[in-house]
Amino acid sequence: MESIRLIEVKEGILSDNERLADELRKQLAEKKTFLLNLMASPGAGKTSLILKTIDALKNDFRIAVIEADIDSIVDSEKVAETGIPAVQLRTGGFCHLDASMVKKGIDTLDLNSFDLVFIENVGNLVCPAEFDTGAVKKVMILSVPEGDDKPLKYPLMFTVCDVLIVNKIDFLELSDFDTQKLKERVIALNPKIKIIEVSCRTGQGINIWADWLRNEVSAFIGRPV
Ligand SMILES: Nc1nc2c(ncn2[C@@H]2O[C@H](COP(=O)(O)OP(=O)(O)O)[C@@H](O)[C@H]2O)c(=O)[nH]1
Ligand SMILES: [Mg+2]
Repeated sequence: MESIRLIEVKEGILSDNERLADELRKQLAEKKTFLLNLMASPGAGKTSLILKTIDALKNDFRIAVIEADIDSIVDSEKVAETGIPAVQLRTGGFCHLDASMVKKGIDTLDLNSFDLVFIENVGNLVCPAEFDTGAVKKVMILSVPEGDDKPLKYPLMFTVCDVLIVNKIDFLELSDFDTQKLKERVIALNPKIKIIEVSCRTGQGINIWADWLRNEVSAFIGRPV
């Protein structure tokens, strides 16, 4: 047994990532660029929410989007159609973004020209929760068709996020999704989390989300809007 050495590489990688993430956060704070890490399952509505938010905030802030995908550019094409700069990171199989990958995306942007940068993380409720990307705020989406039991199955994601967007509330009537039960489960994991119910289809609730984000970015960059 003594000839076998067990090395905890995950811990090493994570602590290195945390250092890089802190450096990136500092660089972004100096440039007054607010980085938001948006996480969710595939299909929950990440791209849809980004497009709605661009619509709501494009006159207030200079916005860019960093898109992550295992192997496609479809989301960045949708963002680019709005005239907002989009950077596509191809993770080539990785199920999450870490700080070094985000830095590669950030380094392609002139930070003097942007107030708000979205990261659309890889669609997944597990791995992205473990990696600090250097973002100021972490936001997750859970969509109604995914079910109200997800905090029980993927507790870390709900624990690390500042905001939970419950999307696709236009599906509520067709589903047995229990919003009250969901909120109890989420608050048990993370009493400070802010929960906002929206539909990217009908636009319901988007103004509440956009108001929250406008206040956060405005305070961060020190400019009233
Ligand atoms: N009914 C309904 N469909 C939505 C809503 N938000 C997104 N979708 C649809 O869900 C699908 C996946 O959305 P998308 O934004 O691409 O999800 P992503 O994979 O998380 O980026 C698309 O067909 C969207 O039009 C919503 O609030 N209600
Ligand atoms: Mg997407």
